Amino acid sequence: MTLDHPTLAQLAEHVENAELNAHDISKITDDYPEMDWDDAYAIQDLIRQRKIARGARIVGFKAGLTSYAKMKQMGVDTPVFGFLADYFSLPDGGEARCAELIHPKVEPEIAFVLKHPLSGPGCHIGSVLAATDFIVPAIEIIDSRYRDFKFDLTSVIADNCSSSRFVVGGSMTSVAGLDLRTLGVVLEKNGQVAALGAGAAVLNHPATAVAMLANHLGARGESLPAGALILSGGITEAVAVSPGDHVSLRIQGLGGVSIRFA
Ligand code: OOG
Ligand code: MG
Repeated sequence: MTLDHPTLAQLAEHVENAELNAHDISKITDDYPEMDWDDAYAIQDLIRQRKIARGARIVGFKAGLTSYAKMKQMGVDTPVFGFLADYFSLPDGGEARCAELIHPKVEPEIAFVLKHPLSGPGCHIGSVLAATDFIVPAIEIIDSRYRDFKFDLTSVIADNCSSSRFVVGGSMTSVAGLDLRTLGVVLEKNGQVAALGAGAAVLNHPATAVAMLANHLGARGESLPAGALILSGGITEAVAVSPGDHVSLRIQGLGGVSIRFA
């Protein structure tokens, strides 16, 4: 930790305002090159508290940069974690308004819904599968607040890992008897295949990302509550979208989900 509380609070307000007003900012490590991941997660926590104070509910959490495709695309090398607020959620088949966003991209993900709480340390694939109620296909809409979507890990953590919107499909699938690693993933934009993948792209098994998230929260004295929705991370590179685009995702055995951009 290198920054004092007033600086952390001022940076939280600065980054959150960029999200709320849909304008880009330069990455905060340009002005605070000495800041570390503890500072960055402290800023993210302050943004979460600002939203809760305004009446938002936290409905889940996410892991990001959990696939090599994503790490390579963004030039970074380790997973990061963020939270999901109620207003990030959009209905399947509904509309995302580009006017509320800066430069949105979409990612195909497997979302977990928990029936039991999960607390680290010591969570592993087995604990995650045992605590999972069901999984659903999800399109995450990420929208870095940083200019040209360019950042380092410290800046992106402070920006709640580019979290912006998400859409989940409506059919619940049990993980029992399912090999999540071999599930095929097809992301289409305007009726054309835009990205292809399989579950194993995420850390060889998407439940590993959820275990890492629970262990990360455990180290900070927090846990994943029952009922939480967890995005396990983009399986392919993220795909840029513009007004008029229609995006749909199909995951083998899990059904589909879609969103339009207005
Ligand atoms: C960071 C968020 C990455 C994922 O699923 O990998 C993410 C970013 O690329 O802007 O959500
Ligand atoms: Mg994501």
